[in-house]
Amino acid sequence: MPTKQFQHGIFESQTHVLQLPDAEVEYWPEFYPNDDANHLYSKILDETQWRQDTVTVYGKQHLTPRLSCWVGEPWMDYSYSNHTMKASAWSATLLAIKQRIERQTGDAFNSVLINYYRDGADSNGWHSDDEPELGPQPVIASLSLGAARDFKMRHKFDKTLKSSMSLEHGSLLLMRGATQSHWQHHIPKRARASGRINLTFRTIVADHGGPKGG
Ligand SMILES: O=C(O)CCC(=O)C(=O)O
Ligand SMILES: [Mn+2]
Repeated sequence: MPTKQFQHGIFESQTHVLQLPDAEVEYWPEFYPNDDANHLYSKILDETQWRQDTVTVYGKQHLTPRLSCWVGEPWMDYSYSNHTMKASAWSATLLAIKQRIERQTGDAFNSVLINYYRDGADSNGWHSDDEPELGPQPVIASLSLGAARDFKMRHKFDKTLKSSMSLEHGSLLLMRGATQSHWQHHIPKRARASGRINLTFRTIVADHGGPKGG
């Protein structure tokens, strides 16, 4: 069976809805104008307490191929690939971004995972943002700053369904509904890319009924 490739390139309109089955994905290429996005990139790079986490995959410990920081309320711990992160406090910069995104999407977020891809050798492996703490239909708002990187998606059950698009400086990508339960995403390595910061705003459900990770 032929693979259905969805190539999402340059969009002419302000907002673009990706036509993917079992997914609700929307993209705003210029959510922040270029100058504002430049300013936010340097501010977040400076203000964030970056750490390189270890994850356990099949019983083996690995350093993640990027730096990150988890920001949220003091009661929040976030489990990710058998690893629990303690939440850092909100800065004025991050709160202002959160408010702007909430105005755009109509959703409320209470946490953000910040990733710093130092260069093209940094990456993010195939995964879904489907941890129990995020509830059954997570809403994920993803702001990209810095070097444009490819964002690949693949359907979990129909292997013929794939998508690829570039996440531009200042862009916002919104995923909701069945997206996390039916699709995985990743950021592949890329030769000669400069630095990139990505912020995924999320909602942690206090009473999610699942095990607390650790
Ligand atoms: O860097 C990105 O655009 C995606 C980040 C991501 O998928 C995650 O942090 O869960
Ligand atoms: Mn993700």
